[in-house]
Amino acid sequence: MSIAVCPGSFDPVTNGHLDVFRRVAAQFGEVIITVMINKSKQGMFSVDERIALLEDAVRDLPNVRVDAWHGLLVEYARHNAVTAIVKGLRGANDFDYELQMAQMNRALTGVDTFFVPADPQYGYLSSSLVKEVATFGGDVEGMLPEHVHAALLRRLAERAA
Ligand code: COD
Repeated sequence: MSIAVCPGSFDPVTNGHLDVFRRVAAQFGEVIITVMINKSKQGMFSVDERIALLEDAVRDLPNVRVDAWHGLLVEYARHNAVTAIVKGLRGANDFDYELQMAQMNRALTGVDTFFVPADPQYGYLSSSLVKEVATFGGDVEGMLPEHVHAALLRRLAERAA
């Protein structure tokens, strides 16, 4: 069976990520969304919170599950019989960064990376920009799944208290 992994920080998941997951789920037998843990980077949401938000977001996709991993993505791929890495591409900056990682990952394991072009309506979305806009009071509703938007507003309110 073809098994794809969609790795990322997902801090938090946006509608851009979700659009990629739906399109990948239509092409692969099984899809694993893997939260890559970076201990040197303090997120807005804990890894467990990100996983819970992701699980809620993909509840209607039966061939998609959520996981987490600390370390190299290629080791995760090896341990989980992953046949493809899938990444979303928003533009040239993503491409430059992702191409190098794709080539490194293929050199390390032979696992290829496939790219999904961002839907133009989500091409400007990133988790970090959404957090920055929301932190300064901007309206990010419609850029995130509803439950993620609610969680972000709650987190900002907790921080302000
Ligand atoms: N539309 C489409 N795709 C999008 C959008 C959008 N609006 N927003 C983000 N994406 C894509 C990104 O391009 C990326 O492919 C993916 O979604 C995840 O995005 P983020 O921002 O949540 O995650 P990143 O970019 O911080 O994740 C980087 C990784 C954690 C995947 C990477 O650093 C990694 O693989 N680290 C593991 C350690 C490792 O193996 N290092 C060696 C690499 S060669």
